[in-house]
Amino acid sequence: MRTQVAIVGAGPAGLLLQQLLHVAGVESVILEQRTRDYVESRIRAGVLEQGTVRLLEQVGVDARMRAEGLVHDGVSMAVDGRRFRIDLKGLTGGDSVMVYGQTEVTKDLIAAAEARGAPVIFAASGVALGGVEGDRPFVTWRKDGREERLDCDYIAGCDGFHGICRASIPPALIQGYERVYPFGWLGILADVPPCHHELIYATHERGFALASMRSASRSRYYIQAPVDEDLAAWPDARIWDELALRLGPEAAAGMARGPSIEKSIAPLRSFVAEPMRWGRLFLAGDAAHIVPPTGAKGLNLAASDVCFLSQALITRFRDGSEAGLDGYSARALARVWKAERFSWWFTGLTHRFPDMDGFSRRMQTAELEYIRGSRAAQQAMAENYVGLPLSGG
Ligand code: RFL
Ligand code: PHB
Repeated sequence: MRTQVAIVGAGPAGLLLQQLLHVAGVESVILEQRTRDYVESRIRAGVLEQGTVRLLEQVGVDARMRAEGLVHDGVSMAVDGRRFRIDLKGLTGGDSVMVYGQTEVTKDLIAAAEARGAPVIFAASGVALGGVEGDRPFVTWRKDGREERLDCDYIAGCDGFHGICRASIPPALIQGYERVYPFGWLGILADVPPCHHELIYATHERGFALASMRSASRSRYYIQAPVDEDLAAWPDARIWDELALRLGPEAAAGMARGPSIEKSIAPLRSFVAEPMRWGRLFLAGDAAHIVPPTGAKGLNLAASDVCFLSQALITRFRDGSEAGLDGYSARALARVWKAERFSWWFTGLTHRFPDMDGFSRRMQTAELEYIRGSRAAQQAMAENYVGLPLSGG
Protein backbone atom coordinates (compact mmCIF):
# COMPACT_ATOMS: atom_id res chain seq x y z
CA MET A 1 0.00 0.00 0.00
CA ARG A 2 1.19 3.54 -0.70
CA THR A 3 0.01 7.03 0.29
CA GLN A 4 1.41 10.54 0.57
CA VAL A 5 1.03 10.99 4.35
CA ALA A 6 0.81 8.15 6.88
CA ILE A 7 -0.95 9.40 10.01
CA VAL A 8 -0.51 7.46 13.26
CA GLY A 9 -3.46 7.97 15.64
CA ALA A 10 -7.16 8.76 15.15
CA GLY A 11 -7.55 11.34 17.92
CA PRO A 12 -8.55 14.91 17.08
CA ALA A 13 -5.05 15.70 15.70
CA GLY A 14 -4.90 12.77 13.26
CA LEU A 15 -8.53 12.99 12.15
CA LEU A 16 -8.47 16.76 11.59
CA LEU A 17 -5.13 16.57 9.76
CA GLN A 18 -6.60 13.96 7.42
CA GLN A 19 -9.57 16.20 6.60
CA LEU A 20 -7.39 19.30 6.07
CA LEU A 21 -5.17 17.34 3.67
CA HIS A 22 -8.15 15.71 1.98
CA VAL A 23 -9.86 19.00 1.06
CA ALA A 24 -6.56 20.11 -0.54
CA GLY A 25 -6.25 16.87 -2.51
CA VAL A 26 -3.44 15.31 -0.46
CA GLU A 27 -3.88 11.58 0.25
CA SER A 28 -3.40 10.04 3.66
CA VAL A 29 -4.12 6.87 5.63
CA ILE A 30 -4.73 6.84 9.40
CA LEU A 31 -3.53 3.91 11.51
CA GLU A 32 -5.22 3.65 14.91
CA GLN A 33 -4.49 0.99 17.51
CA ARG A 34 -7.94 1.09 19.14
CA THR A 35 -11.34 0.11 17.76
CA ARG A 36 -13.72 2.72 16.36
CA ASP A 37 -16.12 2.13 19.28
CA TYR A 38 -13.35 2.79 21.79
CA VAL A 39 -12.19 5.98 20.05
CA GLU A 40 -15.76 7.29 19.78
CA SER A 41 -16.58 6.75 23.45
CA ARG A 42 -13.55 8.40 25.12
CA ILE A 43 -14.68 11.32 27.31
CA ARG A 44 -12.19 14.17 27.27
CA ALA A 45 -12.13 17.90 26.61
CA GLY A 46 -15.13 20.16 26.09
CA VAL A 47 -14.11 23.71 25.12
CA LEU A 48 -13.24 24.73 21.55
CA GLU A 49 -11.44 27.96 20.72
CA GLN A 50 -12.61 30.09 17.77
CA GLY A 51 -9.63 28.92 15.71
CA THR A 52 -10.60 25.28 16.25
CA VAL A 53 -14.22 26.06 15.32
CA ARG A 54 -13.01 27.77 12.14
CA LEU A 55 -10.84 24.78 11.17
CA LEU A 56 -13.82 22.43 11.55
CA GLU A 57 -15.80 24.85 9.39
CA GLN A 58 -13.01 24.92 6.79
CA VAL A 59 -13.19 21.13 6.38
CA GLY A 60 -17.01 21.17 6.36
CA VAL A 61 -17.35 19.26 9.63
CA ASP A 62 -19.26 21.91 11.56
CA ALA A 63 -22.97 21.23 10.98
CA ARG A 64 -23.69 19.29 14.18
CA MET A 65 -21.37 21.52 16.25
CA ARG A 66 -23.24 24.62 14.99
CA ALA A 67 -26.60 22.99 15.79
CA GLU A 68 -25.76 21.39 19.15
CA GLY A 69 -22.70 23.25 20.49
CA LEU A 70 -23.15 26.01 23.07
CA VAL A 71 -21.52 29.39 22.42
CA HIS A 72 -20.19 30.85 25.69
CA ASP A 73 -19.43 34.57 25.88
CA GLY A 74 -18.00 34.39 29.40
CA VAL A 75 -16.69 32.19 32.23
CA SER A 76 -16.97 32.62 35.97
CA MET A 77 -14.40 32.36 38.72
CA ALA A 78 -15.42 31.45 42.28
CA VAL A 79 -12.95 32.33 45.03
CA ASP A 80 -13.91 30.69 48.31
CA GLY A 81 -17.51 30.72 47.10
CA ARG A 82 -17.59 34.37 45.90
CA ARG A 83 -18.11 34.61 42.17
CA PHE A 84 -17.09 37.05 39.45
CA ARG A 85 -17.41 36.84 35.67
CA ILE A 86 -14.81 37.19 32.93
CA ASP A 87 -16.63 38.74 29.96
CA LEU A 88 -14.72 36.93 27.21
CA LYS A 89 -16.61 38.62 24.40
CA GLY A 90 -16.44 42.15 25.77
CA LEU A 91 -12.78 41.87 26.76
CA THR A 92 -11.54 40.38 23.47
CA GLY A 93 -13.55 42.53 21.09
CA GLY A 94 -16.02 39.82 20.13
CA ASP A 95 -14.49 36.38 20.71
CA SER A 96 -16.22 33.54 22.52
CA VAL A 97 -15.66 29.78 22.98
CA MET A 98 -17.75 26.82 21.85
CA VAL A 99 -18.71 24.15 24.37
CA TYR A 100 -18.87 20.93 22.34
CA GLY A 101 -17.38 17.65 23.53
CA GLN A 102 -14.21 16.18 22.06
CA THR A 103 -16.17 12.91 21.84
CA GLU A 104 -18.59 14.60 19.43
CA VAL A 105 -15.80 16.25 17.40
CA THR A 106 -14.20 12.82 17.02
CA LYS A 107 -17.45 11.18 15.92
CA ASP A 108 -18.10 13.97 13.38
CA LEU A 109 -14.57 13.68 11.92
CA ILE A 110 -14.78 9.88 11.64
CA ALA A 111 -18.18 10.17 9.91
CA ALA A 112 -16.68 12.72 7.48
CA ALA A 113 -13.72 10.44 6.74
CA GLU A 114 -16.14 7.58 6.07
CA ALA A 115 -18.34 9.72 3.81
CA ARG A 116 -15.32 10.87 1.75
CA GLY A 117 -13.78 7.43 1.56
CA ALA A 118 -10.68 8.66 3.43
CA PRO A 119 -9.09 5.55 4.92
CA VAL A 120 -8.93 5.07 8.70
CA ILE A 121 -7.60 1.66 9.74
CA PHE A 122 -8.75 0.85 13.28
CA ALA A 123 -7.41 -1.94 15.53
CA ALA A 124 -3.93 -1.77 13.93
CA SER A 125 -1.52 -3.30 16.45
CA GLY A 126 2.25 -3.09 16.74
CA VAL A 127 2.54 0.06 14.59
CA ALA A 128 6.24 0.73 13.85
CA LEU A 129 8.07 3.36 11.78
CA GLY A 130 10.86 2.77 9.28
CA GLY A 131 13.12 4.77 6.95
CA VAL A 132 12.33 8.04 8.73
CA GLU A 133 15.79 9.52 8.13
CA GLY A 134 15.77 8.69 4.42
CA ASP A 135 13.35 9.79 1.70
CA ARG A 136 11.25 6.62 1.65
CA PRO A 137 9.65 6.26 5.07
CA PHE A 138 7.14 3.52 5.83
CA VAL A 139 4.88 2.23 8.57
CA THR A 140 4.20 -1.41 9.46
CA TRP A 141 1.48 -2.97 11.65
CA ARG A 142 -0.53 -6.12 12.24
CA LYS A 143 -4.21 -6.52 11.64
CA ASP A 144 -6.32 -9.69 11.68
CA GLY A 145 -3.15 -11.76 12.01
CA ARG A 146 -1.52 -10.24 8.90
CA GLU A 147 1.59 -8.07 8.66
CA GLU A 148 0.88 -4.87 6.71
CA ARG A 149 3.09 -2.10 5.29
CA LEU A 150 2.33 1.42 4.09
CA ASP A 151 4.93 3.35 2.08
CA CYS A 152 4.64 7.13 2.19
CA ASP A 153 6.38 10.48 1.71
CA TYR A 154 5.87 11.74 5.27
CA ILE A 155 4.65 10.43 8.62
CA ALA A 156 2.47 12.46 11.00
CA GLY A 157 2.86 11.31 14.61
CA CYS A 158 -0.58 12.07 16.08
CA ASP A 159 -0.60 9.16 18.52
CA GLY A 160 -0.91 10.98 21.81
CA PHE A 161 1.35 11.18 24.85
CA HIS A 162 1.84 7.39 25.19
CA GLY A 163 2.25 6.75 21.45
CA ILE A 164 5.20 5.22 19.63
CA CYS A 165 6.12 8.11 17.32
CA ARG A 166 7.88 10.36 19.85
CA ALA A 167 9.36 7.23 21.44
CA SER A 168 10.88 6.25 18.05
CA ILE A 169 13.03 9.39 17.96
CA PRO A 170 16.64 8.77 19.10
CA PRO A 171 16.91 10.31 22.61
CA ALA A 172 19.91 12.42 21.59
CA LEU A 173 17.77 14.19 18.97
CA ILE A 174 14.85 15.24 21.16
CA GLN A 175 14.57 17.06 24.46
CA GLY A 176 11.61 16.93 26.84
CA TYR A 177 10.65 19.66 29.35
CA GLU A 178 8.26 18.61 32.08
CA ARG A 179 6.30 19.47 35.25
CA VAL A 180 4.24 16.78 36.97
CA TYR A 181 1.64 18.16 39.40
CA PRO A 182 1.13 16.50 42.78
CA PHE A 183 -2.62 16.00 42.23
CA GLY A 184 -5.18 15.00 39.59
CA TRP A 185 -8.72 15.82 38.51
CA LEU A 186 -11.58 13.55 39.48
CA GLY A 187 -14.22 14.02 36.76
CA ILE A 188 -17.86 13.00 36.56
CA LEU A 189 -20.40 13.16 33.78
CA ALA A 190 -24.11 13.13 34.68
CA ASP A 191 -27.38 13.61 32.85
CA VAL A 192 -28.51 16.59 34.87
CA PRO A 193 -28.83 20.26 33.79
CA PRO A 194 -25.71 22.39 34.48
CA CYS A 195 -25.73 24.42 37.72
CA HIS A 196 -25.01 27.63 35.78
CA HIS A 197 -25.26 28.64 32.11
CA GLU A 198 -21.47 29.25 31.88
CA LEU A 199 -18.41 27.40 33.21
CA ILE A 200 -17.30 28.07 36.80
CA TYR A 201 -13.62 27.67 37.74
CA ALA A 202 -13.52 27.52 41.53
CA THR A 203 -10.65 27.80 43.96
CA HIS A 204 -11.31 27.00 47.60
CA GLU A 205 -9.59 26.03 50.85
CA ARG A 206 -10.45 22.42 50.00
CA GLY A 207 -9.04 22.63 46.45
CA PHE A 208 -9.99 23.38 42.86
CA ALA A 209 -13.36 22.56 41.25
CA LEU A 210 -14.83 23.11 37.80
CA ALA A 211 -18.45 23.12 36.69
CA SER A 212 -18.68 22.43 32.96
CA MET A 213 -21.25 20.91 30.64
CA ARG A 214 -21.85 19.05 27.42
CA SER A 215 -25.41 20.24 26.75
CA ALA A 216 -28.42 21.78 28.49
CA SER A 217 -29.11 18.39 30.04
CA ARG A 218 -25.61 16.91 30.55
CA SER A 219 -23.10 18.23 33.11
CA ARG A 220 -19.38 17.64 33.48
CA TYR A 221 -17.77 18.42 36.84
CA TYR A 222 -14.23 18.08 38.15
CA ILE A 223 -12.59 18.32 41.57
CA GLN A 224 -8.90 18.39 42.43
CA ALA A 225 -8.03 15.08 44.14
CA PRO A 226 -4.92 13.03 44.97
CA VAL A 227 -3.77 11.33 41.76
CA ASP A 228 -3.61 7.89 43.39
CA GLU A 229 -7.05 8.27 44.97
CA ASP A 230 -9.26 5.17 45.02
CA LEU A 231 -12.45 5.95 43.07
CA ALA A 232 -14.32 3.65 45.47
CA ALA A 233 -13.73 6.31 48.14
CA TRP A 234 -15.78 8.72 46.04
CA PRO A 235 -19.39 7.57 45.76
CA ASP A 236 -21.50 10.07 43.79
CA ALA A 237 -23.03 11.64 46.92
CA ARG A 238 -19.57 12.54 48.26
CA ILE A 239 -18.60 14.17 44.94
CA TRP A 240 -21.79 16.27 44.83
CA ASP A 241 -21.24 17.38 48.44
CA GLU A 242 -17.64 18.35 47.71
CA LEU A 243 -18.63 20.23 44.53
CA ALA A 244 -21.30 22.16 46.44
CA LEU A 245 -18.71 23.24 49.02
CA ARG A 246 -16.01 24.25 46.56
CA LEU A 247 -18.26 25.92 43.95
CA GLY A 248 -20.04 27.95 46.62
CA PRO A 249 -23.63 28.53 47.78
CA GLU A 250 -24.91 30.21 44.62
CA ALA A 251 -23.81 27.32 42.39
CA ALA A 252 -24.86 24.73 44.97
CA ALA A 253 -28.38 26.16 44.98
CA GLY A 254 -28.64 25.61 41.21
CA MET A 255 -26.94 22.20 41.20
CA ALA A 256 -29.05 19.19 40.19
CA ARG A 257 -27.63 15.89 41.46
CA GLY A 258 -27.92 12.60 39.60
CA PRO A 259 -26.12 9.30 39.04
CA SER A 260 -22.71 9.60 37.33
CA ILE A 261 -22.47 7.99 33.90
CA GLU A 262 -18.67 8.29 33.87
CA LYS A 263 -16.16 8.79 36.66
CA SER A 264 -12.36 8.86 36.37
CA ILE A 265 -9.18 10.47 37.67
CA ALA A 266 -6.75 12.14 35.24
CA PRO A 267 -3.20 13.15 36.20
CA LEU A 268 -2.03 16.71 35.52
CA ARG A 269 1.17 17.31 33.62
CA SER A 270 2.94 19.98 31.57
CA PHE A 271 5.26 18.55 28.92
CA VAL A 272 6.88 19.75 25.69
CA ALA A 273 9.20 17.83 23.35
CA GLU A 274 11.55 19.79 21.10
CA PRO A 275 11.84 19.70 18.15
CA MET A 276 8.54 18.35 16.83
CA ARG A 277 10.34 16.72 13.90
CA TRP A 278 12.74 13.90 13.15
CA GLY A 279 13.59 13.43 9.46
CA ARG A 280 10.29 12.73 7.69
CA LEU A 281 8.34 12.32 10.95
CA PHE A 282 6.36 15.30 12.26
CA LEU A 283 4.74 15.23 15.72
CA ALA A 284 1.41 16.95 16.42
CA GLY A 285 -0.91 17.25 19.44
CA ASP A 286 -0.41 15.27 22.64
CA ALA A 287 2.36 13.24 20.95
CA ALA A 288 4.52 16.35 21.32
CA HIS A 289 3.08 18.16 24.33
CA ILE A 290 0.68 17.92 27.26
CA VAL A 291 -0.99 20.68 29.24
CA PRO A 292 -2.91 20.40 32.50
CA PRO A 293 -6.62 20.69 31.52
CA THR A 294 -7.17 23.90 33.53
CA GLY A 295 -6.83 26.18 30.50
CA ALA A 296 -8.84 23.86 28.19
CA LYS A 297 -5.96 23.97 25.71
CA GLY A 298 -5.05 20.31 24.92
CA LEU A 299 -7.48 19.70 22.10
CA ASN A 300 -7.06 23.23 20.76
CA LEU A 301 -3.27 22.85 20.53
CA ALA A 302 -3.76 19.60 18.63
CA ALA A 303 -5.90 21.59 16.17
CA SER A 304 -3.41 24.47 15.76
CA ASP A 305 -0.50 22.02 15.23
CA VAL A 306 -2.29 20.21 12.42
CA CYS A 307 -3.36 23.52 10.90
CA PHE A 308 0.35 24.48 10.58
CA LEU A 309 1.40 20.97 9.53
CA SER A 310 -1.30 20.65 6.87
CA GLN A 311 -0.27 24.01 5.35
CA ALA A 312 3.37 22.88 5.20
CA LEU A 313 2.51 19.50 3.65
CA ILE A 314 0.11 21.00 1.11
CA THR A 315 2.77 23.51 -0.01
CA ARG A 316 5.29 20.68 -0.33
CA PHE A 317 2.98 18.59 -2.53
CA ARG A 318 1.82 21.60 -4.61
CA ASP A 319 5.11 23.29 -5.44
CA GLY A 320 7.82 21.04 -4.04
CA SER A 321 9.00 23.58 -1.44
CA GLU A 322 10.11 22.16 1.90
CA ALA A 323 10.41 25.58 3.58
CA GLY A 324 7.08 25.15 5.41
CA LEU A 325 8.07 21.71 6.68
CA ASP A 326 11.45 23.06 7.80
CA GLY A 327 9.71 25.82 9.74
CA TYR A 328 6.90 23.67 11.17
CA SER A 329 8.44 22.79 14.53
CA ALA A 330 9.44 26.36 15.41
CA ARG A 331 6.09 27.76 14.28
CA ALA A 332 4.07 25.20 16.25
CA LEU A 333 6.28 25.46 19.36
CA ALA A 334 5.93 29.25 19.50
CA ARG A 335 2.18 28.84 20.05
CA VAL A 336 2.53 25.70 22.19
CA TRP A 337 4.77 27.42 24.75
CA LYS A 338 2.32 30.29 25.18
CA ALA A 339 -0.52 27.85 25.84
CA GLU A 340 1.76 25.89 28.19
CA ARG A 341 2.44 29.08 30.10
CA PHE A 342 -1.24 29.95 30.40
CA SER A 343 -2.22 26.42 31.49
CA TRP A 344 0.61 26.31 34.06
CA TRP A 345 -0.26 29.77 35.39
CA PHE A 346 -4.00 29.05 35.64
CA THR A 347 -3.28 25.73 37.38
CA GLY A 348 -0.96 27.41 39.90
CA LEU A 349 -3.49 30.15 40.56
CA THR A 350 -6.43 27.86 41.31
CA HIS A 351 -5.11 24.64 42.93
CA ARG A 352 -4.00 23.79 46.46
CA PHE A 353 -0.43 22.47 46.45
CA PRO A 354 0.64 20.09 49.26
CA ASP A 355 3.70 22.18 50.14
CA MET A 356 1.85 25.48 50.13
CA ASP A 357 2.58 27.75 53.08
CA GLY A 358 0.63 30.76 54.29
CA PHE A 359 2.62 33.15 52.11
CA SER A 360 1.96 31.20 48.89
CA ARG A 361 -1.72 30.95 49.72
CA ARG A 362 -1.93 34.70 50.29
CA MET A 363 -0.12 35.37 47.00
CA GLN A 364 -2.80 33.27 45.26
CA THR A 365 -5.58 35.17 46.98
CA ALA A 366 -3.97 38.51 46.17
CA GLU A 367 -3.65 37.62 42.50
CA LEU A 368 -7.26 36.38 42.34
CA GLU A 369 -8.47 39.59 44.01
CA TYR A 370 -6.36 41.62 41.58
CA ILE A 371 -8.02 39.82 38.66
CA ARG A 372 -11.46 40.39 40.21
CA GLY A 373 -10.85 44.14 40.27
CA SER A 374 -8.69 44.77 37.21
CA ARG A 375 -9.98 44.97 33.66
CA ALA A 376 -6.39 44.71 32.36
CA ALA A 377 -5.81 41.43 34.24
CA GLN A 378 -9.15 40.06 33.08
CA GLN A 379 -8.33 41.03 29.50
CA ALA A 380 -5.03 39.13 29.56
CA MET A 381 -6.84 36.10 30.90
CA ALA A 382 -9.68 36.35 28.36
CA GLU A 383 -7.26 36.73 25.44
CA ASN A 384 -5.52 33.48 26.39
CA TYR A 385 -8.70 31.59 27.24
CA VAL A 386 -10.40 32.24 23.87
CA GLY A 387 -7.13 31.23 22.18
CA LEU A 388 -4.17 33.15 20.79
CA PRO A 389 -4.25 33.74 17.03
CA LEU A 390 -3.18 30.95 14.69
CA SER A 391 -1.63 33.37 12.22
CA GLY A 392 2.03 34.16 12.71
CA GLY A 393 2.50 31.29 15.18
P1 RFL B 1 -5.23 11.66 21.50
O1 RFL B 1 -6.64 12.16 21.59
O2 RFL B 1 -4.63 11.04 22.67
O3 RFL B 1 -5.20 10.66 20.27
C1 RFL B 1 -4.10 9.80 20.01
C2 RFL B 1 -4.61 8.61 19.28
O4 RFL B 1 -3.51 7.79 18.94
C3 RFL B 1 -3.81 6.44 19.25
N1 RFL B 1 -2.56 5.72 19.48
C4 RFL B 1 -2.01 4.88 18.58
N2 RFL B 1 -2.39 4.47 17.36
C5 RFL B 1 -1.61 3.57 16.72
N3 RFL B 1 -0.47 3.05 17.26
C6 RFL B 1 -0.05 3.42 18.47
N4 RFL B 1 1.06 2.90 19.01
C7 RFL B 1 -0.82 4.36 19.19
N5 RFL B 1 -0.70 4.94 20.41
C8 RFL B 1 -1.76 5.75 20.57
C9 RFL B 1 -4.70 6.54 20.47
O5 RFL B 1 -5.50 5.37 20.66
C10 RFL B 1 -5.54 7.76 20.13
O6 RFL B 1 -6.70 7.43 19.41
O7 RFL B 1 -4.25 12.83 21.03
P2 RFL B 1 -4.49 14.11 20.08
O8 RFL B 1 -5.18 13.72 18.82
O9 RFL B 1 -3.20 14.81 20.03
O10 RFL B 1 -5.57 15.00 20.87
C11 RFL B 1 -5.23 15.63 22.04
C12 RFL B 1 -6.42 15.66 23.00
O11 RFL B 1 -7.06 14.41 23.05
C13 RFL B 1 -5.96 16.04 24.40
O12 RFL B 1 -5.08 17.16 24.36
C14 RFL B 1 -7.08 16.43 25.36
O13 RFL B 1 -8.15 15.56 25.37
C15 RFL B 1 -6.43 16.49 26.75
N6 RFL B 1 -7.39 16.23 27.79
C16 RFL B 1 -8.21 17.24 28.13
N7 RFL B 1 -8.05 18.45 27.54
C17 RFL B 1 -8.87 19.45 27.87
O14 RFL B 1 -8.71 20.56 27.33
N8 RFL B 1 -9.89 19.25 28.78
C18 RFL B 1 -10.09 18.02 29.39
O15 RFL B 1 -11.01 17.86 30.17
C19 RFL B 1 -9.23 16.96 29.07
N9 RFL B 1 -9.40 15.73 29.64
C20 RFL B 1 -7.49 14.94 28.39
C21 RFL B 1 -8.53 14.72 29.32
C22 RFL B 1 -6.60 13.91 28.10
C23 RFL B 1 -6.69 12.65 28.71
N10 RFL B 1 -5.68 11.67 28.39
C24 RFL B 1 -4.75 11.89 27.33
C25 RFL B 1 -5.43 10.50 29.08
C26 RFL B 1 -8.66 13.47 29.91
C27 RFL B 1 -7.75 12.43 29.63
C28 RFL B 1 -7.98 11.11 30.31
C1 PHB C 1 -14.62 19.91 30.15
O1 PHB C 1 -15.80 20.30 29.95
O2 PHB C 1 -14.32 18.72 30.11
C2 PHB C 1 -13.58 20.93 30.46
C3 PHB C 1 -13.88 22.26 30.36
C4 PHB C 1 -12.91 23.21 30.66
C5 PHB C 1 -11.66 22.79 31.06
C6 PHB C 1 -11.36 21.44 31.15
C7 PHB C 1 -12.33 20.50 30.86
O3 PHB C 1 -10.73 23.71 31.38
